[in-house]
Amino acid sequence: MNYENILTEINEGIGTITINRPKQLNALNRQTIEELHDAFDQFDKQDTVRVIIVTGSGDKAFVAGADIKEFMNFDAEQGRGLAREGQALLFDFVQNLDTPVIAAVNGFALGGGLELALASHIRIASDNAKVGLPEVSLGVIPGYGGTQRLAQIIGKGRAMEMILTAEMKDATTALKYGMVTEVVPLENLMETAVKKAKKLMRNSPMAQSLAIKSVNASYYQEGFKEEVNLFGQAFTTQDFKEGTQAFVERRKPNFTGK
Ligand code: CO8
Repeated sequence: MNYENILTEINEGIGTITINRPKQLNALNRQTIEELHDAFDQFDKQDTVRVIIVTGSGDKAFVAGADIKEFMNFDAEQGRGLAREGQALLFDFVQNLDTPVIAAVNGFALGGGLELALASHIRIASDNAKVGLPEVSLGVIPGYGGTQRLAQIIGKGRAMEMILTAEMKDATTALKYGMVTEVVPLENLMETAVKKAKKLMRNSPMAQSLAIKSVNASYYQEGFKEEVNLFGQAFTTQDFKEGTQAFVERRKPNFTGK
């Protein structure tokens, strides 16, 4: 597969995937999700790749979310389809890979961007990182596993507060919440991720893949399916139309609750 929206490289056993749509702050459109699926799949199948690092291009964003402009005119069935397909191709797929995945979060990780980081096995952030699930400010809910994985990782109370306020948290707060395990200056982010990858490479890849499966075993829940249903339901509402329209018109939304 030829990639238009991502860059890949393999160096000393580390496969790096860089999401490369800097003008759109690396927002995940359908094509980018398909390319990411292919790249993760190819790396996972190669014995020479022992660890995968995923990051965003530029110094502003890891990923600023799913591509709002792509789904704003979807109906409920299309919304559900997009969420279901995206979860299968990317978010569940990454979570269940045999090869450990490190997310190097280099700026905004919002919506689908934070969800990609949450699906990764290890998260490291730069000090300028801003994380959040802003979907309710658009009249929709997280649809790529965020309502499930955020609560699993930082606990229900903090997850509920983040999701309902739609607020971004800075890197220090993300560290305090246990959402990331390390925060470093932006210029040291990739070298820190590589160092971590090299540490992982000292251990048995077979045992690591079993450990990933075992840790994940507690977290398969009906909640993921319910998220897809409720995500689709939001697409039938006036608030969703208003929220996404307000985003592209760069104004505050006027929600009516309908
Ligand atoms: N989708 C599409 N385009 C985007 C997105 C996005 N998520 N984020 C930024 N962009 C675009 C902007 O429209 C802008 O494009 P243009 O120059 O053509 O107008 C360009 O990127 C640069 O962005 P800004 O000018 O807004 O940059 P600022 O520095 O002013 O602001 C922010 C940065 C705060 C990150 C701001 O861009 C922002 O709020 N972005 C949206 C964040 C967001 O709401 N993300 C969540 C999206 S919803 C989601 O992820 C749902 C997940 C589940 C989906 C399941 C199936 C679809």
